[in-house]
Amino acid sequence: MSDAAKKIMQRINALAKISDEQRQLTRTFASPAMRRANDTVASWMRDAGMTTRADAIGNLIGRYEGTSPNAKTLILGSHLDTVRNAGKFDGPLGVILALACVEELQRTKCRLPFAIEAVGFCDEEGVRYQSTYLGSRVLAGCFEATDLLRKDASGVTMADAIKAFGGAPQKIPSAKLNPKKVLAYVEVHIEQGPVLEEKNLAVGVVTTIAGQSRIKLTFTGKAGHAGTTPMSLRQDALCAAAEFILAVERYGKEMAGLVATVGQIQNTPNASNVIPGEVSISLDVRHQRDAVRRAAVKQFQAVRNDIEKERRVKIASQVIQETDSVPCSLAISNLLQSSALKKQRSAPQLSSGAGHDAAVMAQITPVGMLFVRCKGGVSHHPDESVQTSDVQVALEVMNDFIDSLAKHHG
Ligand code: HGY
Ligand code: MN
Ligand code: MN
Repeated sequence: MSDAAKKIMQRINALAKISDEQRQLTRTFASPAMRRANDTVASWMRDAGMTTRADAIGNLIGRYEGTSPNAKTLILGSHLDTVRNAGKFDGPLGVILALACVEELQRTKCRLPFAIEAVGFCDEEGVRYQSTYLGSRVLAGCFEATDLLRKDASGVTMADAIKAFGGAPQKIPSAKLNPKKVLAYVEVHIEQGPVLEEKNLAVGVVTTIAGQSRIKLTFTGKAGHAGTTPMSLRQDALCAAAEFILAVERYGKEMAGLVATVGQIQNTPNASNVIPGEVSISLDVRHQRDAVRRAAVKQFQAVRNDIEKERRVKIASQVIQETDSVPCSLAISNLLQSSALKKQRSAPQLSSGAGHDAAVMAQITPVGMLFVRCKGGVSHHPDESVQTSDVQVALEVMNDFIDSLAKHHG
């Protein structure tokens, strides 16, 4: 086992202790834990001979110069924010492994015909403000200024959170990258699925990143006394939501390749002796083919209309965000594939059901992704785990990929 792979695991373990919550790993956008995580990773970046900066929204960016100051930049990285009660690899693996690639260049005193930037994106999961990819949207120049008005659970606007974190909302538009200066974006990420484990392989190359629709639905019925309101006279918002949720699950099970999830629910007034008056839920719909995903969203709207009529409740829906399926760059993927084939007998091509910052970065530059096996495909859960030997394979593949890219661009 190489020291470099062991060091990656040690650093991922150190980051896993930096949390906004006592007993579980939760690190959300612009939070105190995010500040500590950025400072920790920035110090590691500087030790690796990189200059570091935080951009207007709080992305952490480490830079390792190439042979010429106006060379293009290869961007590597992933996100440093997590879901609630997260595993320790989703995001940080890609950031720390990118850093390890630069450390290898520093160790061998190697300068490339391009610069390398290692990025720790500030918000891929969207936990705090329900809008994902905040960091990569800024770099790709597609950040929605209206998002600055979003409020978190304690009523703090995104603009205020950014300012409190040391960012500058007014400078976000000028933080976007110049696509002409970017060579490519490559992200190493855990697979969050079962394929590599089934094939008993350490790494695989991503072909497409599934499109996703994130929708908020609010069911408004009529709160009332649980003891005195006859069942036939009720407009129970929670029962309406429950009927909708089961209809979503049924449709998802019938439509191959579709995943549809209601992950969040708020019930008001949420008292045991009060008929629920208002319920809001999140709906997350994904498929590799955008037409199938859109047809599913349409179908759910029809279900919503039927339930509105039957149960005499109002159901409002708001699209929080929609991203289409994104193909990875063939050229980059082929290079990743040939590097992977030097390390393992085959290099499977996998589609990603999970979203990634690469899906946004693809708007300004060719992207590639390398998946790393994770135990049982478990993710978004503290049981997330990765073998050090697989991290070593991923590191060697990435070092070889960078070397091949340099030869192409030499
Ligand atoms: O939800 C996702 O696909 C990713 O983890 N943000
Ligand atoms: Mn992720
Ligand atoms: Mn995730």
